[in-house]
Amino acid sequence: MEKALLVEVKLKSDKTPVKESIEELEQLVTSAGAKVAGVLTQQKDATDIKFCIGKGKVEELKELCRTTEANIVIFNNELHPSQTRNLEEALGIKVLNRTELILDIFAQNAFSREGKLQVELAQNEYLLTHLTGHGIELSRLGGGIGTRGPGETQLELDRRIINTRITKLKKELEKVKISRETARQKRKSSNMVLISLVGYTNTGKSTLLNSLTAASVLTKDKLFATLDPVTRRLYLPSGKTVLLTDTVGFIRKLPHTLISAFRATLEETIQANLLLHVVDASSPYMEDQISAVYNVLEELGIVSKPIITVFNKTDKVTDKNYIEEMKQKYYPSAAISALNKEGLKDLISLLDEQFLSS
Ligand SMILES: Nc1nc2c(ncn2[C@@H]2O[C@H](COP(=O)(O)OP(=O)(O)OP(=O)(O)O)[C@@H](O)[C@H]2O)c(=O)[nH]1
Ligand SMILES: [Mg+2]
Repeated sequence: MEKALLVEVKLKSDKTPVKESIEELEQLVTSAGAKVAGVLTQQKDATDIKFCIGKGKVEELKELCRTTEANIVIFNNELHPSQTRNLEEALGIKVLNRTELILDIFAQNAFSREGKLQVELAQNEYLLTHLTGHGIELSRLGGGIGTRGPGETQLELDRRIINTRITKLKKELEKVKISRETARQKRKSSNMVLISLVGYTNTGKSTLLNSLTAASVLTKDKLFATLDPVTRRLYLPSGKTVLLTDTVGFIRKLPHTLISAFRATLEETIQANLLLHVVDASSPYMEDQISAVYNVLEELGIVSKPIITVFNKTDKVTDKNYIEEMKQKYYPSAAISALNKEGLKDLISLLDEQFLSS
C-alpha cells in the first residue's frame, strides 16, 4: 500500500479552512487505496514558481518523507508540470496533485465500458493540457507514451498521439451513447417523470436509491463509489410512477476535464424534471458542500431546475433544531436517514405534491 504525504499551500484568497480541505484530501487518499503518512501545510500569499511550496519547506518535506517512509507526495494544489518535475527531482519520489488523485479514484471505480472510456478521455485531456517541452509528464504518468525530452519533436509527437487517442475515445463514446439514447427516447415517449439524485460525494445518494426502490447499488464509505448511472422505477402513493436515477457525486474543484468527459453520464441529470439534492446533514462542512454542488449544477446549466433538498444521515445529528433551521432555509426539503429508512414517507409525499399539477 502506498504511503502518502499530503501537502497544501493555503492562499489567503482561498476561503476553505485548511482543516476542511486537508480532511477531504485524506478521504480522497484513502478512497484511492493509499495510507496517509503525514501532512504538511503552509500559508502563503502566492505559490512558489519553482516548487509551489517555499524552498525551506522543500527541505522540511524531504526530511518528512524520510522519517515517515512515504513513497508518494500528494499536493492539494494544482501543480504546473514543471513544479511537479522540480519537486520529484528534489525529493526523489513521485509527486501527484489533487486532479491526478481524483482521476485515479475514477479509474479504479470505472466498471462499465462507458465509464472506462470517459475516464480515459478525461486522463488524456488532462495530459494534453499538462504537456511541457520535456514530454516527461507522459512517461511519468505511465501509459508508455513518449519519454523524457528530446524537446519540441517529442512534444509534437506526444500531442499528436494524445489527440488521435482522444478522437478515437470520443468516437467510441458516441457509439455507446447511441444505445443509451435509444433507451432514453423510450423512457421519454412513455412520458414518465425523470428524477435525478445529485449531491456531494459520499452523502448517501446510492443508499437512498436502494431504500426507495429495490435497487442494489454498491454503497461505500468512500468518495466516488458510484460512477455509472443507475435508473429505477419509483411508485408514488398517487399512483404515478417516476424514474429515479443515481449518478456520480460531485466535489469542490471538480476537475473540468472530468465534468466534460462525464457529460454522457450526467445526461440523465441534465434531462431530469426534478433534482433530489442529497446532503450529508452530519457533516460539519455541509453548507460548503451544498455550494460546491450548486457550482457544478451551474456549470452543467441546470441550476434552475426544481430542486428538493434532502437532509440525509439525520440519525447522526443530535441537534434537531439545526435540521429544522436548514429545512426552512433550503425549502422545499426533507429530513431523512436513508440508512435507517426514516423520513422516507414524507419525502415521497413531497415528491407526489410536486407532480400533482403536472
Ligand atoms: N449514518 C448514516 N450513514 C449513511 C446514511 N446514508 C448513507 N450512509 C453511509 O454513507 C456512506 C456513503 O453512502 P453512499 O450511498 O455510497 O453515498 P453516495 O452519495 O452514493 O456516494 P458516492 O457514490 O461515492 O458519491 C456509506 O457508508 C453509507 O452506509 C444515513 O442515513 N445514515
Ligand atoms: Mg453512490
